[in-house]
Amino acid sequence: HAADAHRTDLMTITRYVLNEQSRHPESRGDFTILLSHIVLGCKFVCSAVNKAGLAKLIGLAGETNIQGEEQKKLDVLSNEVFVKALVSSGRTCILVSEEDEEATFVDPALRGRYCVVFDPLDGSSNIDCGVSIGTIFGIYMAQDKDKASLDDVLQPGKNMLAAGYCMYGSSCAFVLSTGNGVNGFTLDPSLGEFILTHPDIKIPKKGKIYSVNEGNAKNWDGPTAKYVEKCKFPKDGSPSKSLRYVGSMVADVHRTLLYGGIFLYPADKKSPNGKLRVLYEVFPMSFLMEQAGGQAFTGKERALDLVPSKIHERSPIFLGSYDDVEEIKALYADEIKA
Ligand code: P6P
Repeated sequence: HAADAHRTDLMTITRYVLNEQSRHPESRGDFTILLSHIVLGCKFVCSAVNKAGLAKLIGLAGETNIQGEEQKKLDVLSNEVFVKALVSSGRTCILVSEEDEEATFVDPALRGRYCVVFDPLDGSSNIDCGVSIGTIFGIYMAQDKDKASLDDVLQPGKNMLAAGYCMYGSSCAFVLSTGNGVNGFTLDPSLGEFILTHPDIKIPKKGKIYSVNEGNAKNWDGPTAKYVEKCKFPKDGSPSKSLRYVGSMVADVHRTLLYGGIFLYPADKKSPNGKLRVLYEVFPMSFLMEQAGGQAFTGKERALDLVPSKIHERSPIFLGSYDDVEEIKALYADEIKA
């Protein structure tokens, strides 16, 4: 009756986190409450994103809607929903959002122990053509919620308690790690619940796919150029890798996590620190990759060891299958020796 059990023994994300919490008897359920508010935000964004196309058709998005209100851009709307959900959870003290120049310090009366760094709608430029986009988040614990300061979020990614993303695509996939492996949940719209569909995700040790914006090739440094050349014209007679690049980080990382391979956003002459943001793109995705048995490298060091000095700092990133990232690390090591 295994199938039956699966059908009737619904492992929702809330139940999963409660099980996890029992591993930390000291936690007073605060993390579960925090996560439930993040999940609420994702359910809202999933619904809004799926309607966005329709809204456009009936002339709502970007113009005044039927109530004559200025329809907000989805990324602005999503940010407001997440900020309000996180503040009202009563479990946060600092919020860093890709949409807000400054960090949000929660009203002392509503403060909790957690700091959340997030990109409410990463890849939002892809909405109008229906390409998958996503929410990315990471969670730190503040030293002292009443004395919360930016130091609590200018921490290396290895200090994160949890990280995850929600991808709004053909289905709504929520991928989460609380430091004990990676689990994937799929939204069942009829229940309005995220159900465990990908337990204990492990990334293949080596992949057949590389994922990079080849349009930046003229600006790449030596090791990146050499690595991509190797993917296309392998010297050892192995088959070439396939190129898959969506241009939406959550979609490219989700595919890499499930199928294996390597995702690269290197530094280049135009942007010496690459394009992706450390706190709410590089760290959460690197955290997940390591928890799934892969790795993440900045071109200089293990991504999760990086100590950011600004909340919107950028970093180059190479992440994915363990063996694939090893290869690019060797090429950067050779460059240092040369
Ligand atoms: P490019 C989307 O704008 C984003 O921030 C990530 O989601 C994505 O990986 C990257 O930028 C794409 O950048 O320069 O290749 O268009």
